[in-house]
Amino acid sequence: MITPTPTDLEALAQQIKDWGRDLGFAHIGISPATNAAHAEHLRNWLAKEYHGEMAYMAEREGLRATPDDLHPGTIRVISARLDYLPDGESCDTILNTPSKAYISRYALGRDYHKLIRKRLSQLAEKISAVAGGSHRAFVDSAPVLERGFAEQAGLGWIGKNSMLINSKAGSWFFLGEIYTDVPLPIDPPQETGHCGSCRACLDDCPTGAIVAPYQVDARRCISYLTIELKDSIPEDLRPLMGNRVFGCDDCQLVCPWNKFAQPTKETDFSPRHQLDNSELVSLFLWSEQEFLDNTAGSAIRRIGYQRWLRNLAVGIGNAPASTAAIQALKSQYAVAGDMAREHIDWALTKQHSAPSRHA
Ligand code: B12
Ligand code: SF4
Repeated sequence: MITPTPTDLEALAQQIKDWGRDLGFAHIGISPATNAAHAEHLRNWLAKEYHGEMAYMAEREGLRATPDDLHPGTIRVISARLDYLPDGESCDTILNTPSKAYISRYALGRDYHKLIRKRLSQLAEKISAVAGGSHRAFVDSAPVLERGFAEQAGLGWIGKNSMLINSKAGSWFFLGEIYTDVPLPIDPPQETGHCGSCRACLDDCPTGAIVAPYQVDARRCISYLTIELKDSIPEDLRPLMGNRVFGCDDCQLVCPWNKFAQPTKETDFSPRHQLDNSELVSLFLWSEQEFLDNTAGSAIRRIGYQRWLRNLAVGIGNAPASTAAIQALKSQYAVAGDMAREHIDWALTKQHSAPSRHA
């Protein structure tokens, strides 16, 4: 086992940041492996049942803020940021065209989980080669309070929409971490909240999911409703979802700090199959095989075909009436299961009572 001196560790921390940049990360920061303040926020959030059906959030609560329990020996968390905003059709254009499908920007290209984990593992191997130690890489799905650790490591501040925001880069980025037992020097939090009196995200959230500054009731969030929720979407929320069929970006689109966001350099995040500019009806008419083929390697595949039909049916129900929409809804009835059918029925009722787009 190599025992590095403080000078070695300073140099190593700088080296990690340089390696991180070479691997495509926009920012790397190092924090202690404790986060009592965020653990408390998480406890309050769970107590209010804002997590809805995401049982995994409650089951593994204790692990989220105590990295040592998840990966014994951890004393530092290395947080990394990877920008994902792709070039593509303007969000406003799609959101303002109710016959089109809005898919959140993070899901238009390749699934980020594997890409980030692979790069973090490469970074961990480099650290191991010079300093030894034990390391483990995480992204998103592990019980880790990612935004809390990233804030502590100086990657940004948590905004009223609960996104981690960076004053030079906005919030269109993913986070990932390496847990390590190497006693690296710590980066101080660099940014305190810059939201000021702005409440654009609270006011513009289509479903009123940001119930108070910093508090998202996931049960109302369109991202939860279209991605996490396995069952029926509550009927009162469906009209508020508009054409957002996979995730939602509104609280980032209205955030003034996102004028500083730069498009990603990752070609893997470029839109596939014109998902940034497609008609609801054409996506709804995909067969299950087309769904599987067209979403291979994408985060969208995780929801499966039936929830895909469910979400698109809600979008079509919210679109202006058209013969094509009604025919599409009827034609997919045969392949829809009970849950998706119930949404198709709802959409048909809405289509029959909506003003028509054209004769
Ligand atoms: C569960 C989850 C969701 C849920 C719940 C969202 C939520 N706000 O918790 C749902 C499905 C709704 C969701 C949606 C989205 N998510 Co999500 N999600 C997660 C996940 C897995 C856990 C988040 C969590 O711990 N929630 C628990 C609550 C308590 O945490 P929180 O809301 O973040 O609250 C923190 C702060 O607000 C603060 N806090 C709370 N109260 C208060 C009060 C005060 C006064 C203060 C100062 C602070 C404070 O402490 C809390 C704990 O750190 C993380 C990955 C991970 N492992 O961390 C990704 C993650 C947070 N999601 C991410 C993304 C990209 C999204 C979406 C943009 C996707 C989309 N386009 O549809 C939306 C954004 C919605 C939103 N405004 O949050 C990114 C965020 C990157 C960033 N820049 O912040 C993450 C980090 C995934 C990743 N690896 O990149 N998500
Ligand atoms: S992602 Fe959409 S629904 Fe969820 S909190 Fe943000 S604006 Fe509201």
